[in-house]
Amino acid sequence: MLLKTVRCNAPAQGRKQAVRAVVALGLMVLAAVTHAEGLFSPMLTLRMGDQVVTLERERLDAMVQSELQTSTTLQPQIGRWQGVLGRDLLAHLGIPEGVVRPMTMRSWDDYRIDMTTEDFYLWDVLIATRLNGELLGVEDLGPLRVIYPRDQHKALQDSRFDHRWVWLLRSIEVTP
Ligand SMILES: Nc1nc2c(c(=O)[nH]1)N[C@H]1C(S)=C(S)[C@@H](COP(=O)(O)O)O[C@H]1N2
Ligand SMILES: [Mo]
Repeated sequence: MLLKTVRCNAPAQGRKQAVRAVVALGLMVLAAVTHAEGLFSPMLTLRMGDQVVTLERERLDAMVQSELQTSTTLQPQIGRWQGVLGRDLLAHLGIPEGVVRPMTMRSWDDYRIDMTTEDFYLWDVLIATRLNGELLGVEDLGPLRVIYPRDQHKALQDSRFDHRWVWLLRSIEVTP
């Protein structure tokens, strides 16, 4: 909470949040005038070299579902997040469990973060489709949102990880 207060007092943080609010608002209007689900299709693309796996909501919902209760830097109240584990998605690409490779996550608003697959093996990182039992809409920064178990692990309460909480997740690309 203290961290959050300090970060939010910085003017740059305020500007960044304003820009994000405008982007989110634009997407909400777009989602309202078009068919929201169709706008985010394929919902998630996994890529490794030539291998491409596209997952629509049906296939994501058919996977093993996990649940995680945590606050976020945007929402101080604890939410009940549900979705699929990042490591289960890596398994879809045939990556042997625990193998660390460079990885990039991208969003529908063209945000990108370069990281490695390690986080998904070290922690139960969730690709959330639901919050408190409701599907994530674009107003919740969905339909897919990356949620780290930040309340469970102090190590994750760090700005290094904040950047990896991709909202409006579109794709995960792993370097072969
Ligand atoms: N789609 C998308 N996801 C994003 C961003 C963004 O601009 N677009 N910003 C990132 C950054 S820089 C941070 S710090 C985290 C958390 O932002 P918050 O601290 O405002 O919650 O969201 C990340 N996820
Ligand atoms: Mo950030």
